[in-house]
Amino acid sequence: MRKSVVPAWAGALAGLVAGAVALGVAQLVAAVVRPEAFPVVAVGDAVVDLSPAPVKDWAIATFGENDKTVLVAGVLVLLAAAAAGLGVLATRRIGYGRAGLAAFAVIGVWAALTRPDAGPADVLPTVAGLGVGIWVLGFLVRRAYGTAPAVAQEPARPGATGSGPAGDGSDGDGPAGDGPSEWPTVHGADSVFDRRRLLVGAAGGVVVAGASTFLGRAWSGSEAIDAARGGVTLPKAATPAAPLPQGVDFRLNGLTPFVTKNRDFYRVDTALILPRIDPKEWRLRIHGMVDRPIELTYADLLKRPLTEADVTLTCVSNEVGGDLAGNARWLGVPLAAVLREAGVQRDADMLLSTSDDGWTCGTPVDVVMDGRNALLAVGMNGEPLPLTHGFPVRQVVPGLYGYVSATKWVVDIKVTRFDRDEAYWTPRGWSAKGPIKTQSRIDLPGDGAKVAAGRTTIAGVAWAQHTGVDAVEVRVDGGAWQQARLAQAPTADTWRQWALDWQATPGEHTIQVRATDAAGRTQTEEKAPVAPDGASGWHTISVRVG
Ligand SMILES: Nc1nc2c(c(=O)[nH]1)N[C@H]1C(S)=C(S)[C@@H](COP(=O)(O)O)O[C@H]1N2
Ligand SMILES: [Mo]
Repeated sequence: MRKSVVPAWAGALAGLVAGAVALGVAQLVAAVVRPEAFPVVAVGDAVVDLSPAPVKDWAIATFGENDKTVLVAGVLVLLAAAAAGLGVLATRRIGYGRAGLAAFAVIGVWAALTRPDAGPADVLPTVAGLGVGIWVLGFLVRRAYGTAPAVAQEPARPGATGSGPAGDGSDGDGPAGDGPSEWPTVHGADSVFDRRRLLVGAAGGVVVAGASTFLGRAWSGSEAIDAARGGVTLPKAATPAAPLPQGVDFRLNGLTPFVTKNRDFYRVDTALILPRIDPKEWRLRIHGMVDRPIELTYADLLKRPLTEADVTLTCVSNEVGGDLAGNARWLGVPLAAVLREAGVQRDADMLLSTSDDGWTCGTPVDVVMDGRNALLAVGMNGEPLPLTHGFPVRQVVPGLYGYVSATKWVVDIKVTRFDRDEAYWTPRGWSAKGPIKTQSRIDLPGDGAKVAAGRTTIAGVAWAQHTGVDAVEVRVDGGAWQQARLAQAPTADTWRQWALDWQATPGEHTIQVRATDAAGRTQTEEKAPVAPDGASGWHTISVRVG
């Protein structure tokens, strides 16, 4: 075999990067198919299953709880060495590299298919990884072979390899360096080693490998947490909520239901990738201005007397008439009881709660301690919290916008003062305190709808959490306010449906709504934007009757 102009280290690098991309892609596909079908895991599992008992005993005795980690690390080291070697071979003849990758894929496919519970789809991660790995290897080897200038202007200076025109001019996979599919035979004596193009390509490969591994792990992790969530059995509430009165829901087509199903519940958070917390590992630390700092586990929480409460959450970013609000039956530990155990010091006025992913939230201590159902919630509508809504534990505080109360994936509560600490949204232009403003919304008819003339129903929801809604009025075309009939509400902490019959006459009409809370305060007409502390104004819609 001819000696290649591409040095061995460059071939090894190409092989390593191709191998890394192959594994990254395999991990990504495995996250979708089945995390156990990731070939490294499958091979590792197969090795564990196939190794004779004395070997297993030795491994456990030597590495203890880390035996799986050592095994996977061992598989990875072997694969890395093999990939580097295949890369060197591939710079001589690409077919050697392809064949070598395929041989490893055969082992991966075999391991994946022989796992218990394996299905045909389990070959996909390995096959996808192999396909992409072969392509990346060819791509990098091709980049390593720059084409020498057709007319050599000057002899290549030693040590200046890769700084020629091809290397300088083209970062991309431009036509100049793209040799035909077989090399180095074709490049022959014209070939030079193009270090720069190889390194740029390898850097791209490293990014792809890293990103796909990261995403793949993130997604497989959430499957594991889904399984952990499925294994949670929530205890019954010591203080259950009363069954919902019959009259909470008019059951009108198009009217927001009183209870929002978990899958329909609005979601607002800063998390690009959902925090995945194993409830066995979850801890809540309560510290700061307290006499006795506390650390709670999930099991500790479930052992405490639980309270059930219907609470309507609302987002400060909800426009007048918007739908960033939802109502659920929450199950959780009263936060005030936990804080009393910790002994909150007298001059503390803020709870700075932090989520697993570092988001922070500032809640007034007096609101949490005033007897309302402020919860460390574990359940939502009869299920453990969904991952998107804070599994395993979140805060719920009736009457405060979510950004100052409803920390999902909560792991830390620091008792502090508003003049000492700032939560996530405060320096970003939002008010440090955020009591929910009384609001009402028209769901029926929809804004801009065409309505048949005659009797029709105008209906919607209104909320004034922790005070309660006492009246809702509607007016058409700026006429007299008419009292809507109100559905029942189990407590002052939820929204309330309302409805009004209307004799619709042909033409364009404007419909407006306003609510009055149980303290007699009527919702203000004054318009305010959502920032800094919530929108205000009357929801106004237009309809065409014809
Ligand atoms: N960890 C975390 N919790 C968070 C947020 C966040 O960005 N991160 N957003 C808050 C905001 S602004 C709102 S309105 C509520 C929304 O809760 P939901 O997504 O369960 O409806 O969560 C709150 N809790
Ligand atoms: Mo929010």
